[in-house]
Amino acid sequence: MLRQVSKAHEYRIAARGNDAREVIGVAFQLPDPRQRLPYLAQRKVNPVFHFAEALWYLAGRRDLEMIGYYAPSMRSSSSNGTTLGGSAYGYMLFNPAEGDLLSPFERVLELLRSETDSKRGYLPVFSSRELAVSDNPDVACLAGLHLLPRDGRLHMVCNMRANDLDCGLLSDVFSFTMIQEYAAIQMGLELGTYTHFIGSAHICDRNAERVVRVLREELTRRPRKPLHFPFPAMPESTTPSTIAQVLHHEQLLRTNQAQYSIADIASLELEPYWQQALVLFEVYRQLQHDQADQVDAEILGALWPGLRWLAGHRWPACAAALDGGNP
Ligand code: 5HM
Repeated sequence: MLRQVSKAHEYRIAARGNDAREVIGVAFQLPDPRQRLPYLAQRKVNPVFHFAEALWYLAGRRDLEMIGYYAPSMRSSSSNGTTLGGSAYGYMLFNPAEGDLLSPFERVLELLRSETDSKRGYLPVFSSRELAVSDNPDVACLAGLHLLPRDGRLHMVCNMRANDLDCGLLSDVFSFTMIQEYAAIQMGLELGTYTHFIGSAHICDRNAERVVRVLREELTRRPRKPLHFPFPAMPESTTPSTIAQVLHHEQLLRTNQAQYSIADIASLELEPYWQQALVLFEVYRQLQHDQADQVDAEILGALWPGLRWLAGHRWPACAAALDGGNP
């Protein structure tokens, strides 16, 4: 898909000042949506932001205070400096809709529990009302998520009106598959496939060279085994209160009211899986608040190998800790 848009695009577009190459109507399916992270030296994804965004969605939030700390560029999408609009997908999904006591997410799960092969488990996100706001800086790119329980597995189909293949796609796939896995747990089902449909699939010109480097990296790696670190399963005990508990500690770290050692994190009543999120947030606290040249090696060493690999490729202060401080 990346190759198709990069090399054989159909259109050149310049919507809202973003020059891009575009292909209309593309899709892919992930048979194992847990393997949601790419390990590419040329496209250094930010695992801290990915976890933060997924948790921000799952908690139904729209505040800029939290997400802007992990992604300062999102500040420009806020029209009032305190909240996000269309891209706060969790706010739409996990809060009761007007006139309802249940959130759309709870409504869909309730329906699917009683009619297991239903086709109605759709969670709309994009609303045409967003277009009524002139110069709206933040119109939802996600049209909706469709949950389909079949044969004991929960499949999900995602519909995007638009996706930036070099940026938005990476975080969208991470967060949406986390929502899918969370939904599967709430329903007591196994994780099914994840299908992603895109209306406008594009690569912005400002990222075009990086995409070429990614494609080259992928080609040179192909004869060998691709880098792969298995991503563990979300614990079956995960509930809304787990998410709230993780975010309580996230806030303490984000505001530098707490500094956690590995022993501190291990002593919390959280599954090791969710402790990993706090290890990431502590790494980020050291980068942001301590401006560390080298993050604590013990903290970094506690990360799953894949997350450690990503952190080491993303931040020099993590690479320095992995090298043991040797230049
Ligand atoms: O002009 P427009 O509203 O379509 O610009 C939004 C840009 O952000 C598009 O390039 C879209 O593909 C990208 N985007 C994304 O890929 C935005 C969001 C946030 O809603 C997202 N994925 N989740």
